[in-house]
Amino acid sequence: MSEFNIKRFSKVESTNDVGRMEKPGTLIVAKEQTKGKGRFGRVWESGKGGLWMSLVVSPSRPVQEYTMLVALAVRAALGPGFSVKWPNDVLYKGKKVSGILSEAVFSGNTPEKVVVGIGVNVNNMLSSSLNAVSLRQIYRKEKPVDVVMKHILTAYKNASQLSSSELLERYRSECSTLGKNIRAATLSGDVVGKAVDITADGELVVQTTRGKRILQEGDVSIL
Ligand code: BT5
Repeated sequence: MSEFNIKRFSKVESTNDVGRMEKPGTLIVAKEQTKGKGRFGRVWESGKGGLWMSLVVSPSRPVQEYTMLVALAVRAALGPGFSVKWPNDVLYKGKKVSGILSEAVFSGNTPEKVVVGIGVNVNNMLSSSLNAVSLRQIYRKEKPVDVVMKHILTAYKNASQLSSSELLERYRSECSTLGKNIRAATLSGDVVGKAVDITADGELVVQTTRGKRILQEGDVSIL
């Protein structure tokens, strides 16, 4: 079903942390995570019924491309109606159905492997405080988690064939953030303006009243 050596767990703290210890070519999947994490150490709700997995890859392309690549693959696997939000979300009608967390493991200055964590709300419960949605809520019925996983792995394989410039072009065309007036909450403060481009490194270019800003990270809301 895939070129990955799949290791399944019923419960782990975080599939990304398990993945860090594994060889490239391994795919870690868990039914439940007790310390699922998002960017900047945020909590990622990971109850039973969701798809929580991490791909361990040896970086054959620039590390920063993996989040873009996997976001496109997840969106393609979920189908029409879903959109990519910069940098690492897949949304359905503005609600988050999937989040991606890529972490590079370095040996000195060289990235030895990249662990790409993918969380998809399939049949799991979600706190009502989150702006989130599950596939079960969207389709009003349970979806087999393994089928969703298989579709993502196929889409990942296809997207992996793209060159860097093709990947960027596709990410630009599918990223729903582009062309919108936004507020990005970044680690160094808020940036307000129009999202005008994505750089080759996956950064968001925002046209503000005081010129262009290039953001490496941030939480975007549409104004
Ligand atoms: C992400 O972070 O969206 C990356 C999520 C990656 C999760 C996967 S699951 C497998 C692997 N193992 C891990 O430990 N992690 C990866 P970020 O953009 O920082 O978004 C985090 C925010 O999303 C939280 O602060 C909440 O507001 C919200 N959130 C938490 N759980 C959620 C869920 N299940 N669905 C949608 N939103 C959620």
